[in-house]
Amino acid sequence: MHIENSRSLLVAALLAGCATTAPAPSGAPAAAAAAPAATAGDLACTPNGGFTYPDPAGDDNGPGTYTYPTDAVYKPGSFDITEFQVVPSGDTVEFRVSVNTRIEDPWDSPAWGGNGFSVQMVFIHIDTDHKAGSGVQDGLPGTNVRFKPDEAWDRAVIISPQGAIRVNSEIEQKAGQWKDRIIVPKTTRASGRALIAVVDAKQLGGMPQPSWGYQVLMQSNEGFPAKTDLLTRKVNEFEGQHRFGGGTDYDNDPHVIDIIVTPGGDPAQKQHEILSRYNKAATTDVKPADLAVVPMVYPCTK
Ligand SMILES: [Ca+2]
Ligand SMILES: [Ca+2]
Ligand SMILES: [Ca+2]
Repeated sequence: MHIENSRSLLVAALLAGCATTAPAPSGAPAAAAAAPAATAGDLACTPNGGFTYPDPAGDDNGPGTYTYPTDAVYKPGSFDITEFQVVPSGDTVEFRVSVNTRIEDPWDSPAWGGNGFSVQMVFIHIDTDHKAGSGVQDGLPGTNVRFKPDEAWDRAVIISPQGAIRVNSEIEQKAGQWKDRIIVPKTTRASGRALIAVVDAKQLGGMPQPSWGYQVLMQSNEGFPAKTDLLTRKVNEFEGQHRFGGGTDYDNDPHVIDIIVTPGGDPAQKQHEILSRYNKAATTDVKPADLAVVPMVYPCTK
């Protein structure tokens, strides 16, 4: 682990050193940058299975205790989901995850075949049948969360700044048993405050249905992940230059910074409660039952 940490720091430093200090391009759509955080009243479903789902600003702290890594590239708001959109169009589906700051590319992703951003990564887990025993209950490797039996995910979309070759190689090594369920988008990009992924509907098993459920797990792209982690950055007890803090030094705490929750009540408080429910006594040999259970959100079911 120390070796990996050192490598990670070294490479981050090298990448940071390569990045230019030129100002950010000014062509970003002003509307996107100026969009206010969504509120519960904004939930809107379209007949084709599309929707916009809000998440509050300021809950980018997992169970309420997580803190960002100390390096300046992890700008405040970088991991704070404010809105999740599914936009079906023709035979493709666009997934948009907005965060609470303009998305930048401090590690110069074109230099490593990347997608125009650096620090964020999102795993969208989708339940297409809402049937007990159908799908996968484990979150993608490195997230340390799981799902209820009747909310098990059937497809997952990875929004990573890493190029498709790297992401596919990681899937093969770390989640090979689910590779037919995991989708690397045909296009992944950032625009203003939004991370955007375009997926062929047939990879999802068809166009989105109003009955489908979603969970959006906000993570951070780690170019040198631990051997069981699918490009995810760890959360430790104390934050470090490239480590989140406020959790534990084991793999029992949820390694997710922000999630969406079901409608009703205080969404930040709900998230904090959900992500606090893990077995803190399980430090080695962590079992699935020790992990926090995250909800699927079914935005368009009545
Ligand atoms: Ca949020
Ligand atoms: Ca399912
Ligand atoms: Ca949230």
